[in-house]
Amino acid sequence: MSILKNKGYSIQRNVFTKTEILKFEKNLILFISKFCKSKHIKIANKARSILDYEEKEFRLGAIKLLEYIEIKNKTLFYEISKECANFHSIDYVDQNKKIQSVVRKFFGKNYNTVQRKKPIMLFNKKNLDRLKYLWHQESQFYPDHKLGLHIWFPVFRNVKSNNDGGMTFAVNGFKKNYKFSEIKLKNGWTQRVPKIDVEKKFQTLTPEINRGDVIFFIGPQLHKSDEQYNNIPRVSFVIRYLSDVYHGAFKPI
Ligand SMILES: O=C(O)CCC(=O)C(=O)O
Repeated sequence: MSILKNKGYSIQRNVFTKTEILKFEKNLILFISKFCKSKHIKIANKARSILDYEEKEFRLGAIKLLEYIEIKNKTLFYEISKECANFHSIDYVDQNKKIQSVVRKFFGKNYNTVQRKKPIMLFNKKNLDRLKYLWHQESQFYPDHKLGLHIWFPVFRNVKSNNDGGMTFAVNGFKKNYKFSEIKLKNGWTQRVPKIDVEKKFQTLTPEINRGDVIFFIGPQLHKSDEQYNNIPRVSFVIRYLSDVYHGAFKPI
């Protein structure tokens, strides 16, 4: 809690065991195969077949599958990114003891009013700007909720700090909410870009993050997708916990 209050974000290592994260990844691909059955049988079958691969091949195969879907059918891909929250494994994330402990401590007496927003899957790839997040603050997407805690974790592969393409934070960039411009992209995320030169105003940092690790960050923390340098795309999940009770620690919007 105090790290989050003083730093805006915090990294927790090994929140999920390797077995747990692999189970999550397998259930995601199983979900995609079922979700696509009535929409795109070739993709459904492809997804089903990689489930039988050995672990390393499975993880690479999963990334390649998502890359294939994104190229072949952008609408279906965007639907999957938003709908994959409906697979049961997401509940294990909420129920994870380490996550619960951080969420409980962060919200304190507001814990009982916490709402979890629909998680989304994020896919980042070289030269794919539509699915990349520019600088933003989650607090500007949820102005009715005065307190927010967001968790982000990679699946299928680890993400290095440099020359890879993780998530970038503005150091100490969580102390106020900035006015923003809104940009809407077809089959892509709506952007709410602060009207400041973030990189001039703040130092930036892209943490190294492995499968099983989780980054927690608070609503006003400025963040974005790093430039993608890796030829292998990066897949991650974000889950948002919000409470509408003013916390006092941050200025109301
Ligand atoms: O995964 C990323 O690159 C950025 C994620 C993000 O900014 C968000 O979920 O708010």
